[in-house]
Amino acid sequence: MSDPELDEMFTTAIEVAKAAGQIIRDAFHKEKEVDIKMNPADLVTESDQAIEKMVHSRISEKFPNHRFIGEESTAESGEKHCLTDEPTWIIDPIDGTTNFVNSVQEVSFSLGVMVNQKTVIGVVYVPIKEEMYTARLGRGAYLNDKKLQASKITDLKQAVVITEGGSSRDAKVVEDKVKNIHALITHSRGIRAYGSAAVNLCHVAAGRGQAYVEYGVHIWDFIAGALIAAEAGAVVLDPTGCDLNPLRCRILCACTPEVAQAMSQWNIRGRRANFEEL
Ligand code: LIP
Repeated sequence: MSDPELDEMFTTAIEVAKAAGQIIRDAFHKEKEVDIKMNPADLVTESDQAIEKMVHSRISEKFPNHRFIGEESTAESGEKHCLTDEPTWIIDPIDGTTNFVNSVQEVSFSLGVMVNQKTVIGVVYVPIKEEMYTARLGRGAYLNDKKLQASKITDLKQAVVITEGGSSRDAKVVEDKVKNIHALITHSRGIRAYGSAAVNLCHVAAGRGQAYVEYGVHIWDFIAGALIAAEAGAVVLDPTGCDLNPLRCRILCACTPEVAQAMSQWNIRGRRANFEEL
């Protein structure tokens, strides 16, 4: 894929992120129409659906041969998504829907573009805070116009670790998450949860935390933030310490390889090799 083509895709990504941000801003302080998806911890609003439709139609108009994976269309069709070598736009219209429903500011629009199964563009927009995070493969990561650099800390004891409860209410999954959180509190400086995978990854990219780990997240939640964090110098892996598989619902991001290694050492759930993933 040529540089001018990628430039055009990047410009379009920013344009649709701004348009999505406007829809989020317009609805943010209003009463939301909320539907339950998998369970009462897994929500969708009319704004999630409106943004996804708008982005899908703009992208298919401009790039008719490109593929599209969106959180809400996948939920509606119930179809499993797969990755091919074709250019693929992967979006989460509102990452942090529970925050959005509660008018909490950590609400983001997340868009990643993969070509030959590599992420080449990542855009995460947090409209309420006017924070536009962008990255292109090999070209660094930016918050608005400022270049991002992840923290250089190597000792987990000095690290602030971001993690989430997630939306699964399966008893075994919850039990493992609690064990992981116990281990993380014991071995780190503290833990945080901002309610959006994309925002969490951008916090690591911006040095506002040193690591992030989560199970039960999807490609649309993390693919853009993962490129932004990696381009800011962070390490992005599977929580076991292996390479990240974007179709496995789990991710570990750390500011340095040393923190990543220490995190995977304390990871309970990742060690259950045959455990069904949620
Ligand atoms: C959210 C993720 C978050 C996770 C939530 C939820 P959504 O995505 O970004 O990290 O803990 O359970 O999956 O549903 O707001 O797009």
